[in-house]
Amino acid sequence: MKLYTAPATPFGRTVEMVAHELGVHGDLTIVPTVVAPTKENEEYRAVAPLRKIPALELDDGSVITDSPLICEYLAYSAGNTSLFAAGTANEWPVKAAYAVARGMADCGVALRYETFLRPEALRWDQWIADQKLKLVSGVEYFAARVPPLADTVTVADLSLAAALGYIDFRFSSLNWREGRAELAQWFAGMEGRASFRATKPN
Ligand SMILES: N[C@@H](CCC(=O)N[C@@H](CS)C(=O)NCC(=O)O)C(=O)O
Repeated sequence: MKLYTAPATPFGRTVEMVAHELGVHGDLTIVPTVVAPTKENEEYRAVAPLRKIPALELDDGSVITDSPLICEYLAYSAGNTSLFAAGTANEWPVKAAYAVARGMADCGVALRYETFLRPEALRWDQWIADQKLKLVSGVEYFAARVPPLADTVTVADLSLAAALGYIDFRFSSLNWREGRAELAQWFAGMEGRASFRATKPN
């Protein structure tokens, strides 16, 4: 299988962490892929019509886009859906937390595009402030319900770790740890996981 991704994407990172946790990362051929809004990449558009990373190309040539679907595919095809707590009472809480965590990544990436890619004269300060507010609101959400420090993790934990790692990587001035010692301690535990260390952006 080919995984089209890049080192800095929190969505691709979540997929790679999931693959590591499932023990199937070795089955992936990583295809480094450069994408950005307003930048055409015809070659990759032929693979993924919306030109977003990550995308997973299966050995039969079919392609799965959108990181949650890719994570689900990897879990189901590995025959291990415990990351999704599938079939347990925790399944929907995990999926709900995963949605918030990857929504934080959406805000982070949008903020990055607005503050880095968009021509300076076109930047919209209120929009930037609102994305920051949403990011911080996501951090608050998880600070109020810190996941247990456990040996077993869920896809929501991995996605949250990727989102917080992205904030550290791109927006460290947000100081998200301040006043949130418990969440910071949880994140420090996630930082120690092999899947997190193996996928650190550079
Ligand atoms: N919902 C998608 C979001 C993927 C996404 O937005 N990826 C960014 C990179 S982090 C991207 O491809 N941006 C290029 C673009 O929007 O044109 C997922 O979870 O995979």
